[in-house]
Amino acid sequence: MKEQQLSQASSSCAGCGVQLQSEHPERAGYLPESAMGREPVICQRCFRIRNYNEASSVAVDQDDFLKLLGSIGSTDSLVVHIVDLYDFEGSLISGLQRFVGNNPVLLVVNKIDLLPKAMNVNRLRNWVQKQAKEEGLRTVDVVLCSAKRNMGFEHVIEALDKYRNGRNVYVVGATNVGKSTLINRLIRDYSDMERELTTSRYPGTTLDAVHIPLDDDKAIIDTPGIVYSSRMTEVVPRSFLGSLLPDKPIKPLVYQLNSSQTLFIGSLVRFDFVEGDRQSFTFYISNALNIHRTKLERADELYADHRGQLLGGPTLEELETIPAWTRHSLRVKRGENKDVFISGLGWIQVNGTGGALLDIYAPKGVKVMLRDSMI
Ligand SMILES: Nc1nc2c(ncn2[C@@H]2O[C@H](COP(=O)(O)OP(=O)(O)OP(=O)(O)O)[C@@H](O)[C@H]2O)c(=O)[nH]1
Ligand SMILES: [Mg+2]
Repeated sequence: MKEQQLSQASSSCAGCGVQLQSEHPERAGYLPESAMGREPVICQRCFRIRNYNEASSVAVDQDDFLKLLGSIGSTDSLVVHIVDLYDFEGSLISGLQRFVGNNPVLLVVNKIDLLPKAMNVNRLRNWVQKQAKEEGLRTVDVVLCSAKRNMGFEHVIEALDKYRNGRNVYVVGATNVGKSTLINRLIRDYSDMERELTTSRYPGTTLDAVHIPLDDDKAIIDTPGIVYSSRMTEVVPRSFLGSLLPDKPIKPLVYQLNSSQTLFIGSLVRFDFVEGDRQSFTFYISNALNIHRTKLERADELYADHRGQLLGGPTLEELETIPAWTRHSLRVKRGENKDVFISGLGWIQVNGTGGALLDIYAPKGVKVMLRDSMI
């Protein structure tokens, strides 16, 4: 009986929620028999992520994730939808309402620490509210924070207190937006529990629901992130994510361009200023990426000769695994303030004083669009 209780209590990983097993080392949830009784029980993959920063990837069934999301609709709970401010349109769950039924949704916009220091948070909040509304998301409130650097977290706590009303809290979002990091902060700063969820810089860390008990018999529930193949972060190999994802506040880079000039963002994206008066473009992308300027007429040849090398990463070998480019032609009208948003990469602010016709080349499937300027 005792043995059965133990195996039940420890049948899922305390770090990522995966079902534990000790038969197939190559499969998810593996835990050697010898490590079974140890507390907290975490699977070998979580152990390796935590101790060696490993980029271990596990193929998980998206249908299972969506089923889990869908089951929230039949509960009475508060849904906390976390999005990554740096990949706002890329990490917003479109049609979330369909999944969560009548449950209230609190929108938490995470990673605000990545924006340049002198940001006006109120303006930003208005921008978020407007964008969320345009995407058809109904929210009870919008909160901006950084779970990692502890900014704005008091607002997260206030909102949870206000909207939870003795219910369970489901934390949902796309992969890598910081769901587990945010729950860890709650555990660390607002409880005496000795628990830690596994987090990592690579998308797809949490594999199944993980229940963290609250003091009133209810729980806060971490969930696996939804994989959107329209995000650059899901398209590039893991070896390139270190360059793609900023981990410090972004230093915007301003380029004064004449028409018929091209900028390469590493070997990943090509930005052609096809038509328009001379004007400035501000790049909000990871500062680890290389930007190279050339004439439009030289761009094809330069890319053919120097991709994966002089132009900067991804390497030729990494490029092999990335879909070929498609072109997006975008027009910013005179006087409009727009961002060219490239999901998972960042954005380029166009201050359309003179209007601009732009051609953006990005890996096929990656979301590229114009939006109202965030900043
Ligand atoms: N700069 C910054 N990074 C953050 C913040 N919150 C989380 N991160 C980082 O984002 C990465 C992903 O964090 P996780 O907590 O694992 O994200 P998740 O949403 O649980 O991801 P999945 O389990 O894959 O769905 C990690 O490298 C975190 O350190 C934040 O507020 N600011
Ligand atoms: Mg997680």
